[in-house]
Amino acid sequence: MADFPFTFDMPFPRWIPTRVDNHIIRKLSAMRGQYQDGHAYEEMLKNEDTVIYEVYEVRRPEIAGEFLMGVSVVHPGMVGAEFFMTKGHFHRLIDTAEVYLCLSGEGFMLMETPEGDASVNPISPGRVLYVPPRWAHRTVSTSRQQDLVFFFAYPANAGHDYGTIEKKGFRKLVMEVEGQVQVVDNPRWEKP
Ligand code: S6P
Ligand code: ZN
Repeated sequence: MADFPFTFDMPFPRWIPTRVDNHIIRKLSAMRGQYQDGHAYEEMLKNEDTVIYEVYEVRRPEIAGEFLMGVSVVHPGMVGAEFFMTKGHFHRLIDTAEVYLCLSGEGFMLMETPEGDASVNPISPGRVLYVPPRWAHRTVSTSRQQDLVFFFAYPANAGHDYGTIEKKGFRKLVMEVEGQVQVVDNPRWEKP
């Protein structure tokens, strides 16, 4: 039996979809090793296992031809001088792309390829960001008060490879330096 077309809404101002098949809550404890300041990370975790981001997924069968969609919400906050962010990943089927549409908040999308190309794009409401095949991607929330909220859609059979990023993180970090938001080199990636 063929699937029927369907609709859902993303009501302002929270944008949470009216259809949600899976709600992922990613806490600080799931991010060990990803923030540059390991001491600040452990101190913060002793106090509370803070929710860093949430994903509201609209699921479909994980087969070629289908799309997965949803809304991600990265909360405001910092670990040491580094802003809250998603784990970030390559797609397991690395030749699959993804589309993001920022709905509220502000931040950056960090992207890079296995070949060493890197790209950092500011995102703010109304901005669409295209992640081409082969580019790992991580979102970083830089607002002091507001959640960074975005809609995403990607091939349902893409899968996720988190392990590659877990080894050294992304090539760039988003930090507060002297009161300013700055994109800096990740010291875990040695210079060529
Ligand atoms: C999936 C897509 C998003 C992220 C989500 C959380 O391909 O890029 O749904 O899964 O923003 O990020 P992460 O890195 O924890 O999956
Ligand atoms: Zn993705």
